[in-house]
Amino acid sequence: MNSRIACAQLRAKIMSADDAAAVVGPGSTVGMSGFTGSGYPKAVPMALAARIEAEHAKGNPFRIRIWTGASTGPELDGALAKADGIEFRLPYNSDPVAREKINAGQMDYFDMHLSQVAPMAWQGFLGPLDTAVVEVSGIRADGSLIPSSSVGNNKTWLDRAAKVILEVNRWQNAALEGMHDIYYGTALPPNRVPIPLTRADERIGEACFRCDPDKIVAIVETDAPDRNLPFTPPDAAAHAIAGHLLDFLRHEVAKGRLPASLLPIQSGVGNIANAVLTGLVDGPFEALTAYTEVIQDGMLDLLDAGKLRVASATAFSLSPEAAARINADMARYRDRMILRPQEISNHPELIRRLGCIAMNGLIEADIYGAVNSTHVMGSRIQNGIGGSGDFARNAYISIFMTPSTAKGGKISAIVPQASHVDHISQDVQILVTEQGLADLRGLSPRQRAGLIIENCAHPDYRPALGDYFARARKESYGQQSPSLPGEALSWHQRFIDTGSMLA
Ligand code: 0RQ
Repeated sequence: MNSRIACAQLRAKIMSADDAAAVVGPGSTVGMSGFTGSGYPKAVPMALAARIEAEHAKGNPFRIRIWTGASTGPELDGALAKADGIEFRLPYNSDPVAREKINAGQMDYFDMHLSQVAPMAWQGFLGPLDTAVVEVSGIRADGSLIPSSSVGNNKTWLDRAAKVILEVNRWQNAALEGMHDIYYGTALPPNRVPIPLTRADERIGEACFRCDPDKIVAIVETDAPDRNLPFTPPDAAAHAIAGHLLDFLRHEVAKGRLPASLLPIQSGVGNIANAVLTGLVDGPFEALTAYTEVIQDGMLDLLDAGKLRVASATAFSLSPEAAARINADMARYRDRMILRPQEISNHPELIRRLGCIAMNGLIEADIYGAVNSTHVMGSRIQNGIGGSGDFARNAYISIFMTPSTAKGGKISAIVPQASHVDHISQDVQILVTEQGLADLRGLSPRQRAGLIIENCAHPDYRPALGDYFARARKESYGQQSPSLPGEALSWHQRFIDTGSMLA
């Protein structure tokens, strides 16, 4: 194990997870590593959850405030939420136990743009950060820290926290060293300067994190895998969506609006995103690049097929099979992958400059193209906005995709009015379902509505949407975006009352 901690001074700080967890007091704010289930600390949060449970059993209140990169794993969000140990959480969560607590009103959750977390922390808007708990894959002789399978906000947590706890995870591949690009050039206004990155494959920073060794109060050695979720093969709807999208991209190239190698792609995670990436493997586009948030299974296929030149992201989000594949050949993949801090992977300045093609999922879209990415029936959080807002607003082309129905057809993903809006219609250019694609660029709200109902809505809901729109065109208070406010959310109320949006 010594080979992973090459700094003698820091080796003296190795201790058990229980001893490290004792450093964190009730009410503290803790910045943890972790992004989409990779690179999160695995031992200290579990030890902390056990300690919190013990304190609760004695009648002592003990809750903490947690900041991360994005979603983590059951050993962190799951264990701490189960112990009722999280008072406040930012900026993204997909853990089912934490989700239930949030939706029951027992945990406060600040769902925010992922690019804005580090700047807001520096600006002082989020309050002080007491402790950082960060997983690394090793410590070099000079005390610099070799990042693990995600970068997230770790640079900022290490810089801002009063105390630092490190987990050195030997499960992480030692050959990760050299893959990361940690940019130290950010500053607060009025001293901010342009970020000197003009291509997805450029490196502008350092391979490791810097950290003041005097702040490091504990080092815990671990040997545990990331939360790599099994891969679900794309279903028929996902393949249909991917087909429509690839036709659209071919058409844009033919029209001269996109280069033959496209522009850097950003792709969300999940079934549909993977189907799109798989479709690109067999597609006509060569020398692709990705400037995105996470590297998922489909990206590896594209790299292996020689179609993808480079993938820049902030984290891995892989199935166990893909993680094994990458770990078996890390040195080769390392040259074509770059992991950066999330404020850089998701930076609006860079997304706009590079001209990313943003492709994200949604919960529902309305007939004018406003998108709800986060709240089921307008009030129940699913995950969070994640990076979708960073990319959608600043993309060269902003694409949102979804099956046209959810919950076995009982919910239409196309509704008269979105019950919550994450992406205003101006940030949504292309909407795709398995039914078809609506190109909304340059269209007025009324033109958008006609196209979305016709091309994207499920046939079971199309007549009712058409009827609503026709009546709104007659009776609406105004005709720029015709609407019937008393009826616009009645589909959601019907689902809440009857379990189906179908009349
Ligand atoms: O719920 O698991 O209980 O069945 O939402 O839906 O269809 O599996 O799709 O995994 O692509 O997730 C928007 C949530 C889509 C995701 C969202 C229910 C559905 C299911 C998941 P169950 P699917 P996906 C890029 C940028 C925001 C973050 C983002 C997301 C569950 O894409 O979190 O874009 N996006 N990040 O049944 C009720 C509806 C519903 C619905 C879906 N209309 N009503 N429930 N569901 N539509 C990358 C990263 O940030 C990492």
